[in-house]
Amino acid sequence: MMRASIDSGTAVTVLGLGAMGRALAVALVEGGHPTTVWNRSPGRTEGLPEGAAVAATAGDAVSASPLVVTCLLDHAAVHEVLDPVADRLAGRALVNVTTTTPTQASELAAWAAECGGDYLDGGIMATPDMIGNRGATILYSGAVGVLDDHRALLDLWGESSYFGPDAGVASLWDLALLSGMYLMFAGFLHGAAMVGSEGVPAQEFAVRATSFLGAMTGAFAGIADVLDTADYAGEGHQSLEFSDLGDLLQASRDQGVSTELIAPVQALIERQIAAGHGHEAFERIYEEIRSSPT
Ligand code: FVH
Repeated sequence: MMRASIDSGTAVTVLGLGAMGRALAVALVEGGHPTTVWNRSPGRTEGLPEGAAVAATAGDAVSASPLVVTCLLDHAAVHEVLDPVADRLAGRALVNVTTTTPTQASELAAWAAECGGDYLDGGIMATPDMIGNRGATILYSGAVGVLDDHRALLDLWGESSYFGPDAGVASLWDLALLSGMYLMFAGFLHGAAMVGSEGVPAQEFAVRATSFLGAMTGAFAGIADVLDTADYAGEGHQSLEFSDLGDLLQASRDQGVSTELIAPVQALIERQIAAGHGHEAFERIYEEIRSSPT
């Protein structure tokens, strides 16, 4: 059974006032929560909305609230800030929205437990300007009690989605989604370079790419069916042979554009064709991706 949220007016501390930490802190202040902030470099605290209390030290900031949010550069920075004040974490809830690997998130959960604190890991699927607006989603895993107790507060940032008690899982989802994003953006850059070689402005390419790539995302569910059933030989698929990227590679070379991004995909396709799967679906390269030892 869900516990009732007890966070109306809960005091909260935000450690780290980079672009994202600042956006989170602003949303909390505007949401009416007594908010204490701390940042390693003092300049970052300027211009915060009235009501944000600036702590002189990280230790003071942690002691100020039962709920502590870390939004720092990386896993190492979280330890650098929290290790010296570990004794103050006992009885507090730590929500870490710093990007970490799943292993790092699990390590932080175990470390927080040793300190006597509850740990909830968060993966922010948004840019700072999206915080508090529609479209921002935060993926959480770890101590569900922290989410249950503070859901209304956490929802001030965006939609909260919970992925279970293993603290590393939210991070796995976060990084998996970012993999898709970076590869899509890299693909966009490759295409922009191809038409750019003929003097087409990237803005012009962006208009077509937005429309085409947006429409292509409609294929995800069908692709996922193929992956989930491992039925690569079913009817109606696009075969590996048909998916050969030879023309794409040649056109890139002809235009003086690097093939470094596309060549690895072609290598996966060619290996599957060489293994006798040429008539099977393009999705079969998934078998190589998921079993790679690297
Ligand atoms: N910005 C974004 O769009 C993304 C969206 C998805 C999630 N990420 C992650 O959020 C973490 C913080 O990102 P950020 O955008 O706030 O990053 P910066 O603006 O670069 O600020 C970094 C803050 O971290 C502090 N910091 C760095 N190293 C240390 C350290 N060793 N000890 C103490 N603090 C440290 C830095 O402080 P300072 O340089 O001002 O003194 C900033 O407060 C991040 O994990 C993203 O992946 C954001």
